Amino acid sequence: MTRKILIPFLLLMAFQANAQIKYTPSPENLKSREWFQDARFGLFIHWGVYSVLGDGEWVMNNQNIDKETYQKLPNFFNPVNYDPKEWVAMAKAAGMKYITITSKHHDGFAMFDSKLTDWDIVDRTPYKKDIIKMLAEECRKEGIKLFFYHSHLDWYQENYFPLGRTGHSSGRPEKGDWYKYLDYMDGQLTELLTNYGEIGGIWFDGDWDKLDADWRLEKTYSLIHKLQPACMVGNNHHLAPFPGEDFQMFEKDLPGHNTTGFSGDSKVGSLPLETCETMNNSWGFNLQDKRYKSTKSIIQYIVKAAGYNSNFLLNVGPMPDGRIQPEFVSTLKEVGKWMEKYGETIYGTRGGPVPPKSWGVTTYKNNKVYVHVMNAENSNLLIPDFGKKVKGITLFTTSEKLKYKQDTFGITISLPKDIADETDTILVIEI
Ligand code: FHN
Repeated sequence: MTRKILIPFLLLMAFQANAQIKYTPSPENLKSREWFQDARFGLFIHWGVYSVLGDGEWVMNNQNIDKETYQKLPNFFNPVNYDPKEWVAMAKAAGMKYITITSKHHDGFAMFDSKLTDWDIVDRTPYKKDIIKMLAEECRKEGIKLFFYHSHLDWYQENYFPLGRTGHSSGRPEKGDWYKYLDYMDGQLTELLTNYGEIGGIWFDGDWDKLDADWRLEKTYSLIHKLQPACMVGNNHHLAPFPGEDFQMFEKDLPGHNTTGFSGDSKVGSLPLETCETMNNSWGFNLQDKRYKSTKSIIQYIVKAAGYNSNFLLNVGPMPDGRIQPEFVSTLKEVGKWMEKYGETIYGTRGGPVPPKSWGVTTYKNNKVYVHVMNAENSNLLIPDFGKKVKGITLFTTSEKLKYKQDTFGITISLPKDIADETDTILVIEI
């Protein structure tokens, strides 16, 4: 091919490839995104047969447990105290609007009744019940949206081959049909999006295990949107969003930060945002992990996330008997009390108009800007100019009017005395 023909040909190919990956979200999907952003606070649940060992959800990999041995675990998983009513009531009382639960984690074990494998809760455990179905029904009754965390990575399936960076001790044979694995994954997603009613979203994780693999994401994402157009797709690939995704998530970090090393390549995009965090230091149940976060730090995380225009997804790892550990339950109760009082400054708001500062963050809704002071530095607070004329400033809790001065530098507010120890002092600027 001559240069003259080759260049237009390559341009045409590039154009076609782009046209293929162009994604236009449906009106239903756009509505879900608005709902999602208004919701601001959700419950993350990491639950699987690994909880029996009380050593987190990576135990199969971390303790080098081979597949044959790991298969004994479901025999001990009998969550007789599992009560979805209690879980959903707990989430609601904490002020959470949605639940994201692991339908399958990296051990490949389906927590739902899958017809595509017997490596699932109904076929392998003495409990024999589909906990996802039970939860879906309760969520529907209580007006809580349900999302599924679904792992791309699978330490159990033989077709997950070539192996990625993890799960090498599982003892799988040195062969497998990758595209059959992807068909299997799409098949399970079809089950999840067909048999469990309306699903808020799919939260993927684990493609970082095989960065150079053909994950066929486009096909999987279109399948999801075809089955349920309103269902939001998110992927914890730790990169900037790909076409077909509807929200962007961050792990253990606020958007744009990278204190944990997960978010190195994830530039903040324009999709709705979500950040997730643990209540101690583990996702799956960990018997020995007592690094419980305080109620204050959790509330401040919710507030900061909202100031960054992001949702906050807070994790619990239920125990193998189906209960959520009392330490988490009591903290969530306290968080709920705060949300009940101050939720107006979080739900339905968007981050800004002033970017996060060392003293705190701002959120806004209609003609109100909520100033969340979490770290008062002195008795006056200078808010940089954000281009609006201020009509008045009050303290959220008492509606007490505060003195302020607005000039070309911004707004200087006289803070009430003795707020140093408060979780969050909220000022309301009316514009
Ligand atoms: O490997 C997982 C981990 O187990 C957990 O599910 C978290 C949740 O964000 N994500 C992965 C690590 O990026």
